[in-house]
Amino acid sequence: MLTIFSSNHRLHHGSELKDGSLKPSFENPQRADTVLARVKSVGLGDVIAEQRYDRSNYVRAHSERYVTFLENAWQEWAATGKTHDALPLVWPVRDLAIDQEPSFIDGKLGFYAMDAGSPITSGTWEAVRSSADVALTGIERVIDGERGAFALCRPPGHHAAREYMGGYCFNNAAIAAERCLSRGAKRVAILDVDFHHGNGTQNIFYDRSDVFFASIHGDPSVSYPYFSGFADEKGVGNGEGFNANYPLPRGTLWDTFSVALADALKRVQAHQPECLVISLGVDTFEHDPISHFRLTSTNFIQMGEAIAKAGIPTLFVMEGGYMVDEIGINAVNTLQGYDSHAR
Ligand code: 7XA
Ligand code: ZN
Repeated sequence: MLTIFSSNHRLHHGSELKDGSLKPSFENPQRADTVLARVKSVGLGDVIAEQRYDRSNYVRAHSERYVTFLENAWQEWAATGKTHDALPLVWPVRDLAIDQEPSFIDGKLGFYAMDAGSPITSGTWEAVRSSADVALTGIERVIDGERGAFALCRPPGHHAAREYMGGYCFNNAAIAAERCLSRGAKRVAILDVDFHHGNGTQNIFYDRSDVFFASIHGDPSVSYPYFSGFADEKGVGNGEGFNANYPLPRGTLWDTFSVALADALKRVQAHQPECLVISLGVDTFEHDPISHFRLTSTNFIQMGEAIAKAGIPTLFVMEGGYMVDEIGINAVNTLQGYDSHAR
């Protein structure tokens, strides 16, 4: 399988507010480098660099003003004399002015964020746009006939909504799906197998019938992102019936996960998409430091096989999975499982 990778991901390495204090982000550069090392050591296939795409590709999934904010956030923050990572500290919840963009950077950070887990640093914009370009390069190859491709995106993206970041900044999977549609596809599906609900992807496509979205994840009553991912969220308006959530309890093993996966894939097939985008988080692994499922490395091979059996040209987009040695093994196991069954 072809892998697309950008070394620009290393430009983004920040801190997050976690457990009441500022800590180096779990989402760090070692993650992508570890996965890339595994891709190479098993000889998964060619590794190519991303192509450069223009801004019009980002504003299909995100709003104009959000993209403008991301482009300028670091400069605006640095202009106030601050040198540490930019993080929000105040949010427009419930009855506050939720749709009025502040003009000062401290306010903008809260306006465009759902949490304090998305640090903006001097290199963030370049890393984020390169990560989106990795996904765009991958979907182009799939549209042009590749059976499967792996967009080794970092920073990841499935918490980023149309107009806010959360955990991350750009929704690479959504940007790829939009590119697929703009290249002529009528229907696309996105299946999110990360431990955390893909709230950003759901937000972007919630009122649309051209993109079917399914997510299998930790029950949001006890897991991030807490406010999205419940089973009764099925889409609205034209999108009603085109969103499916499978919240599962802490401690979930493959026997339960695989039942949800089979059902989600059945619904993906029923949508008859020209392309499938997999939000591939491997933080469902039993030893992941921040998540609570118990999949084994072998289960990731089974996951790839199950996805391949759906018979749809597929782009895998890297999402979560944290610093355990197995992050590379588990991501690549999924891709090898897919390759072994893709026809
Ligand atoms: O898929 N998402 C993740 O793996 C990250 C979830 C936690 C985001 C940071 C919250 N402080
Ligand atoms: Zn995750």
